[in-house]
Amino acid sequence: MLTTFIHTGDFHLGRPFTFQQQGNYYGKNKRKELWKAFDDMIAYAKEEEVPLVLIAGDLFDSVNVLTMDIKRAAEGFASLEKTWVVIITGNHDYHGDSSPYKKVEWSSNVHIFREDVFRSVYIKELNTEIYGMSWVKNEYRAFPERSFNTIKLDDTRYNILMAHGEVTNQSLYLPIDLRMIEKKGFNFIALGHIHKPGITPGGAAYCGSPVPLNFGETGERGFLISQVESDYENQTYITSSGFNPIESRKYETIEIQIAPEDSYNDIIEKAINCDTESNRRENYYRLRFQGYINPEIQLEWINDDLEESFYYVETDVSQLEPDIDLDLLIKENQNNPIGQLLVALGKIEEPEVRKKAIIYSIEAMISEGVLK
Ligand SMILES: [Mn+2]
Repeated sequence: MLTTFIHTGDFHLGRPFTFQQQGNYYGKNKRKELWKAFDDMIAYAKEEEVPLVLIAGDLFDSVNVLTMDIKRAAEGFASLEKTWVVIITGNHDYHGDSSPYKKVEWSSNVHIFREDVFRSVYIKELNTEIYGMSWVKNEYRAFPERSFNTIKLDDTRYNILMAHGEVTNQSLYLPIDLRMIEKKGFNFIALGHIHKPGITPGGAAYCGSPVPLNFGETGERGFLISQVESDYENQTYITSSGFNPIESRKYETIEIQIAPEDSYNDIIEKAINCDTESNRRENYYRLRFQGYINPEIQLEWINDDLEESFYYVETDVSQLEPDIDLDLLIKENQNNPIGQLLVALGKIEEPEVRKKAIIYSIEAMISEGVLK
């Protein structure tokens, strides 16, 4: 006898995405991608007849998501005729007065934990008892230890724990002492909240966000598929977890080194060479220019010039320095108004403003022929 289950969560369904580059187009595509990942997970559960799906919080992005989105998720779960779905809520979709979970009917195969103390649900045909705690407000500075300590596991059953929080000492987002909860002897600890998937040898896991949600979320994404098995010989249980990737557009932050001798065309070429064409047509790119740039070159319009070569691109020039020896320029011009102007500009406190002011002034002086 064994129990197999999908562990997922942190879908953030209904999130309104914003992108620096033009309009609503990217947000719309991102929204579709999120729903596709949800539908893929449902389809996988159906095809493989996975008997149990655990949703470890933040299924929805907020308590204000559209009712149609909540219904859409509920319909997905209702279509799983051979699967139990067990849900806890997280900091984003907490079960308070305006809880999304109160707004629609959920099918009888769905169990939602609705309290912020530990409760359990026993699924007899799977011989599996699932313990879970939901968020009913948007901040927890402490783990509900007292409630946790009252848990008494029945070791003739498979026992699974669900929680949404951070494995750390101090947090506003439910600090979790992993060593303390591991001692209890659960066969699996299904965590949510941290968007990077990760599995510990002790059978505790963060499922991660099935689709990356921003430039901070890199690496492979998907859901976990886990098993708990009886080891009759040693009278114990064996837990194993695997990762089922979901295809989605990746977020790539790429650093591009600029040298003073690079022309504008050289810079465009360096940017385009950052990745293969097929990747550029697929993923989201943030290009971070670094190094020293000829002060004659302005990158104000570089995004427009790169747009055609990428599905999505944004550029960050804040780490780029103009190739100017300011001290030398001041020295060379110490007896004229140019030198006095440069000294004054050099005293501007805000570094970004100082940099821009110096570049623009020098550029103007060069084009007027005042400075060579
Ligand atoms: Mn969360």
